[in-house]
Amino acid sequence: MKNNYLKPKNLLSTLKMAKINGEKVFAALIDPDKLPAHEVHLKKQAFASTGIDLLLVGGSLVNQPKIDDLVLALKENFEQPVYLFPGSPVQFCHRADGLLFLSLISGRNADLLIGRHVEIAPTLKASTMEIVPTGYMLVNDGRATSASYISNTLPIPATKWDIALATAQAGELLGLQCIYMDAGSGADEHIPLKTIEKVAQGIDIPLIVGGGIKTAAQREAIWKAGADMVVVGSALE
Ligand code: 1GP
Repeated sequence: MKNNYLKPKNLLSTLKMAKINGEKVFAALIDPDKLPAHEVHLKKQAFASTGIDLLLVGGSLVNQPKIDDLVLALKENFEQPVYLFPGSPVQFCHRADGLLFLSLISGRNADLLIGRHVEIAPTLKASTMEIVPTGYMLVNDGRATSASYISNTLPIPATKWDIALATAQAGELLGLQCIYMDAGSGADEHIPLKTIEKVAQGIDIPLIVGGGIKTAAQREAIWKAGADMVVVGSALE
């Protein structure tokens, strides 16, 4: 990002400004199963050279004590805001700056559209962290990822940009504040650029893209296709 104005608790306004100004945001996804809290300090130098604006924490199978320890270690070692990207309500931690409140709109699993949200809503209402209502879409026609298996949903086929676009538009019209299109962590291929372009052009809310992004050139191409924020996990590990 050109201007480092991403401060704790203003991710959504930063993304909206980035979309208006054509600026780009870069987030690193940290999975506590892959980077334990006691190894976080070892990543300081490596992460410093990558221009990370935001740290996301989460994973499909992670339990709460690991999240707590990791968030604490990240806040001690890095100045970037730490946001939760939870696979389930147990992945909540008061120490985080915010949370992507994900509704899995690409699937038809009622628990992940609204059910688990009901369980955690009173806790979130009592918290001071930023809650970012996010339409989460799995888009992938390769091999199953942890996200598609654990969520028990079918991803949108990667080249069916018209379905991806209609789904994102439905999310926007329902009041969700951003769309996160994810090929799934460790996906063989990132989401096709045409699908990203079509979705970015057809919605007025910020677009986050992640999953299977392995090189800086791919990240650039995805930004150019219209993503406002790119998320990389596996390649940074
Ligand atoms: C997964 O978008 C993230 O939810 C990151 O994926 O681990 O493939 O970079 P990768």
